[in-house]
Amino acid sequence: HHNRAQSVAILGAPFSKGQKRRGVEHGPKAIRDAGLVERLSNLDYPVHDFGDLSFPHLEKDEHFTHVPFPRSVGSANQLLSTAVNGAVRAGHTCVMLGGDHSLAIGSVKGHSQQCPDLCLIWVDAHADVNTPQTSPSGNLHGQSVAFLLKELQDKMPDIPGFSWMKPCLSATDLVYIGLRDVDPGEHDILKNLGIQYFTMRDIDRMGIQRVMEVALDHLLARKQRPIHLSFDIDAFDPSLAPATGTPVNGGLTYREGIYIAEEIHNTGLLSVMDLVEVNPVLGASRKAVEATAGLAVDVIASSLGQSREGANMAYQEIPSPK
Ligand code: EXY
Ligand code: MN
Ligand code: MN
Ligand code: MN
Repeated sequence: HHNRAQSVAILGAPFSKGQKRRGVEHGPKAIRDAGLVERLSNLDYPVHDFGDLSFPHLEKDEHFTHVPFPRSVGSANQLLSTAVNGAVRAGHTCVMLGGDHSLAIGSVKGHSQQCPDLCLIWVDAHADVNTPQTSPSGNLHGQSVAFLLKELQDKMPDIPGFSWMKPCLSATDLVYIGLRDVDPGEHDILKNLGIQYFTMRDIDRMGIQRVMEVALDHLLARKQRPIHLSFDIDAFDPSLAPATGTPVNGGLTYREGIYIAEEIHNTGLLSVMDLVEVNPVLGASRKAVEATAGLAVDVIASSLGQSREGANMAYQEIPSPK
């Protein structure tokens, strides 16, 4: 069996200022309430829930051009990067619960400080690779990847709150899965930088099995290296994950999403994962919120080795009747 005898660290990041809607800061609580820790304790490693980070409230945080809350997003991510760095240094596989997807800036950055050769799998309806100038909304949760890529360094202005942040990834270290809402400037960036991406149309054409084979081969064929999985719950179809801020029709099925997670687990290389954009305030009902948060728990558990085949716990011997 392939579970590493490693511990899991859970870090809650109740933060929402990478976008303008309220509620996504309650994502960590919703995911815990859906039974995360109990589900992970059914797998065969120790789970340490480090609770929620507390992010300082900044009184004055003026827009930078049309980008809202730049200093709040910058300082929250600086704090998160330190926490993820520490959890990885301590030997944990780290699970970061968002919060909005701007948090991937700090999560990937902190991870890269321990694992400079990491690769990034971004599962999302969106590419989140706008620069402030290509961004239609200004929202920083749609710009996370632009902060991370070395190739975009000279396209990024000096945004207040981000002087600590230096890009740590190359375009070849990244693969997208699930795209179906990409802005014109983002499409240009994907093409110009030659980034490997699989849209929902690619999944329709190739099937999820082949998509994962090509994606993992692209990242790992030359050498085995730590994986950062950044999973935006809006990658799923809105019928499965309604409680999220930017739903887009035509998303992943339940089985496609779980298959992605299982294949990543089976590499044995998952080092940090983000589960972001669960917004319990946007669910139309309690049931809708519980379905979305339960799906988040399923993705996390599958990424950490929960298997549809069974055999999640060691079973010593078939009992004989006395
Ligand atoms: N591309 C749009 C923008 O930049 O505003 C929408 C981004 C949504 C981001 C969500 C978290 O993935
Ligand atoms: Mn996203
Ligand atoms: Mn998204
Ligand atoms: Mn396993």
